[in-house]
Amino acid sequence: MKLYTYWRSTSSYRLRIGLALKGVEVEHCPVHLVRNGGEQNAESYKAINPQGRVPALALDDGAVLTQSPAILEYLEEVYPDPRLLPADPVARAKVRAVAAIVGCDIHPLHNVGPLNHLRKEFGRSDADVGLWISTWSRQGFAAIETMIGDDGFCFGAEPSLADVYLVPQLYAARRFNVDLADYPRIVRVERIAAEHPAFQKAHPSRQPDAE
Ligand SMILES: N[C@@H](CCC(=O)N[C@@H](CS)C(=O)NCC(=O)O)C(=O)O
Repeated sequence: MKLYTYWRSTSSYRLRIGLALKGVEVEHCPVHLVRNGGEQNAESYKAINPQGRVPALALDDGAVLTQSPAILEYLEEVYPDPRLLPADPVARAKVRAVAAIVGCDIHPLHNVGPLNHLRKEFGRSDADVGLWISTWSRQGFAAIETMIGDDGFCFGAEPSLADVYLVPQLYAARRFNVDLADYPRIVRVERIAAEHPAFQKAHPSRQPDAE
């Protein structure tokens, strides 16, 4: 399988964690999101993912999967062990809720396209953009802080889909200087994940295209 990825893309990072947790090896195909106006916008890449975004996962039979939530669900179905979603439907919904806060309510608001739009179309300064990122990140983290447990990963001793989403979002938060002092549970998850081999393997700094 081929993974189209960019080292510091949070949605690529979450997929790399899912793959590593499940022990699935893939060939990494870097797509540089900044160089040459963004390699994701090249026609050659749009032939792979018409949306012009990473990640994308090309299966060995040629099928291409896009959108990290869909790809992670695919991995959970095809490689069920270890499971990233609990068997109990209520517990499962709680894990998915944390993942959705990150994937739907935080990450899209600091993606490359919207930030460029704020700067170029609306003339916003770097300080304005920083405040924008911090506002929506902190709003989401404040909710997650109340939703996760008091020890271990988000929901216990083993990582779940919630951690797969949360840890890359924390990497982005650190990159954008978002203050995390109000979220001790979240910071604990970050600390524990840093010790876990799958999270280490997926870290942006360990990627072949890392700068
Ligand atoms: N909802 C999508 C988001 C994918 C996405 O927006 N990826 C970003 C990098 S994290 C990207 O490729 N951005 C390029 C662009 O907006 O031009 C997913 O989870 O896969």
